[in-house]
Amino acid sequence: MRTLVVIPTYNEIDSLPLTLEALSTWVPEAHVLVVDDGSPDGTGDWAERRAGDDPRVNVLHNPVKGGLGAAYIAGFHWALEGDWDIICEMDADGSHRARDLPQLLAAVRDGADLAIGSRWVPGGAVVNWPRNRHLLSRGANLYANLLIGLGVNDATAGFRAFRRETLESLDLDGVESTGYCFQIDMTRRVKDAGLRIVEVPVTFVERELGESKMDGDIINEALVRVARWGVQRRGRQLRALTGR
Ligand SMILES: Nc1nc2c(ncn2[C@@H]2O[C@H](COP(=O)(O)OP(=O)(O)O)[C@@H](O)[C@H]2O)c(=O)[nH]1
Ligand SMILES: [Mg+2]
Repeated sequence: MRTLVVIPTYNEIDSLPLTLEALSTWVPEAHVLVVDDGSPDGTGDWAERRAGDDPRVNVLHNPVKGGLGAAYIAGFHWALEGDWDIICEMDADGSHRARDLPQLLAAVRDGADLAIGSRWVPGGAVVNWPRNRHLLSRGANLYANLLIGLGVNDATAGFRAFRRETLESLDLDGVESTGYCFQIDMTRRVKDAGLRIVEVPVTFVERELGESKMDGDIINEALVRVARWGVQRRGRQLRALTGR
């Protein structure tokens, strides 16, 4: 199956070369789309040169930093214009191991509409995370499951493989989440569409190079949006109960 890995980047000049190297070792058949938001450190220029040397590498440039969600939506639109069968999400910073990707692809080949590389299922692991990141990730999943009942252990994970038809069936332009709650938003949409989500255990390794882009605005956006989806869900449940 033709596979495209979409990699959003903002200032990943040290990590991106290693990530592309690992991908060509572990999943040599995969093509790559780097979506760069005008990184001041030259990541986009580096990717452009690499694309000139390697026909499997492609680059999209967003003129301004628009957040992870906006980068992925642009990447998915690009992907759907081509003939990829499986479209993946992967971080540039080495946290998602290319060696785990074949298991995600296998899950889609075996029938999953979305395969999530999960840290919080048996066999999954996190390496080198500070305590506050553990708490944030576990807390975010607990919060999301309480409010919107996703039934997924790692709804914020950003290592994923979508069956092409899954993305085709979603209203991508309706996705407003710009930060990391984009991942929760996509999970919610896939679930609401009645599609099959499978969690595959992966080992997440905290980055050794560059800096995290996680910040308070990203956390706030997630808190507010998940609360709003929770209220909407309760409204739908009530209307179903009362028949209105
Ligand atoms: N294009 C783009 N990529 C982003 C943006 N924010 C984060 N990323 C990328 O998304 C991935 C995950 O970000 P990271 O900072 O490692 O998040 P963390 O792992 O949660 O600390 C990395 O590849 C980042 O370069 C953004 O605004 N635009
Ligand atoms: Mg990271």
